[in-house]
Amino acid sequence: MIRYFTAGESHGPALSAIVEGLPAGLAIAPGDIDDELARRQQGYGRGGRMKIETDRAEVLSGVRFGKTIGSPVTLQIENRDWKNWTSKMARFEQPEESIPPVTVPRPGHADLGGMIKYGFEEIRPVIERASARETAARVAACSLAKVFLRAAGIQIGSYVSAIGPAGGKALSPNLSELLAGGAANLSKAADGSSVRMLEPEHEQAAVAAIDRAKEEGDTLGGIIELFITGAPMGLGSYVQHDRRLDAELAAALVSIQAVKGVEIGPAFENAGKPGSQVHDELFPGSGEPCRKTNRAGGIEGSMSNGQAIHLRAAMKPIATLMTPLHSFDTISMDAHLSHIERSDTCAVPACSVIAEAVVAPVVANALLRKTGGDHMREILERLEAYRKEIAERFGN
Ligand code: EPS
Repeated sequence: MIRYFTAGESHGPALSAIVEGLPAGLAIAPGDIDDELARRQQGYGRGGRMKIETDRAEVLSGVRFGKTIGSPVTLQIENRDWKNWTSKMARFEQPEESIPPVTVPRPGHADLGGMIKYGFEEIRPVIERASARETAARVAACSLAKVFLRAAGIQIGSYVSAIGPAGGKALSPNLSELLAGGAANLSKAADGSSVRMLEPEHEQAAVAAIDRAKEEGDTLGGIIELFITGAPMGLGSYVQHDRRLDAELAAALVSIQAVKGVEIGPAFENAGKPGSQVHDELFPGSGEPCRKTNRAGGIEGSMSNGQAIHLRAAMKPIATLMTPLHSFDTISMDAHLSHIERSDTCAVPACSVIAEAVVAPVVANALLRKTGGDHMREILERLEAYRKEIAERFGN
């Protein structure tokens, strides 16, 4: 099973990740990680920080001659901004008293709960680790699982369907065409937009909404559509809560900073309809059972059903506002406008790339539970045998 941990503060020297459980023999190129890091840095609406950073991962262990060797992979990403923060983020070099404390928590952020929970007198240590800068390490770690899935014929892609008032919940009319060649095509199309939207009129409206929000010192959230194609029927399980694919995917998405809602297919729309208008009817087909609709979002009984898996994630607007909200000073207890910290106006496009990343280990682990195996050859042989068994069963 693939597990990973990340470490690092937003303005510390570096972010790092340890990825454990990757099978041996997986071919990895530096671009597999760095291209995903570069995609995560894109998106209209980011603040000044992205002009400072050029994220690249150094691989410190677990890869030899371009292939995994089954041992933990250690990744490290330098924070270029560190040089501007050596005082505020000193490890040993100067006393805490030399830096003015940050004592006004931002509503909607981890600030208040974090300082109470960990017993801090100020919020700086909370800001640093709660920051979505951490997702750079996650994207690097999860990119390895994405490579593993690609080798197994499983692709992940995403786009942004709404940013603030722009766009909406309706799926893009070009979606089936884009997904026909695999979900990576969808991502490629979304990569061409400054906000990862597929319709030019949505992109224009989103850019205008971001400009407006920035002028007003406000922030915007949005909706991400995520698709996984090529997963065979039967990944995940109904037999135990912790093997339910939908539950694991939802948990992975909600673990992204500021993601507050997840839908499997059009779940909320389905909730208002009778079953006869929701369930995807089955028709005997040549090769595999055929459905004319995908209102289940590719998951039935918490298992993949062979159709494209569709997940939708809602990101709330970022909690750091340049026009601050009401708060209070945790030392004097006086009312005070909330702390202003450099931040982004909108990070929904980045969140879309992060969403692709975090679901990869979930799907990879569901696949590894099905096939077992410690090296790529045996895993791919077993997967091929399983795919063949399904095809033969349905007369192909
Ligand atoms: C973030 C605040 C901003 C963002 C950061 C997330 O950082 P800074 O305070 O340095 O301007 O840029 O995102 C990243 C650094 C990143 O790599 O995505 C926050 O508070 O979550």
